[in-house]
Amino acid sequence: MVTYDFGPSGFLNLSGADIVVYETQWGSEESSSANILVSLDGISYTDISTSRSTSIPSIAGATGHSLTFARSYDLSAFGDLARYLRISGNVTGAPGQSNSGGTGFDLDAVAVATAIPEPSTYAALLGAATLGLALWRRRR
Ligand SMILES: [Ca+2]
Repeated sequence: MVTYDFGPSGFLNLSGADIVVYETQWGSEESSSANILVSLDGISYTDISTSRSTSIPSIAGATGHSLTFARSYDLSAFGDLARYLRISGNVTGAPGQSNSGGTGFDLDAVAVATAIPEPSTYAALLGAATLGLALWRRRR
């Protein structure tokens, strides 16, 4: 089991799928062996596994992962905002054999479509823009 904390700003429910869970490209696709849960407070979790879909939204920075082994999930099964994403797998193979005959879900990566930058990120972006403007001015 693994839990991701996306910070106080969390991630949002927009139109269509909002979360992509990538499985390691090995053996069969076994997303049905993983439960996807979300939470706002980190205490009470809601299972949104039934929103599983093979239509994968395009998410910047998520390239290089197999879409064949990816499944998307819709946050609308929970609400408009979540902070925590938990993946609870069900492995039936022997320990250490996930790459050589064990069965079950092998997590590769997760992505959310609508993570909101922290205020410090905005400050960094503004700083970069200001620096760019200063360089542009100096060149003229
Ligand atoms: Ca949605």
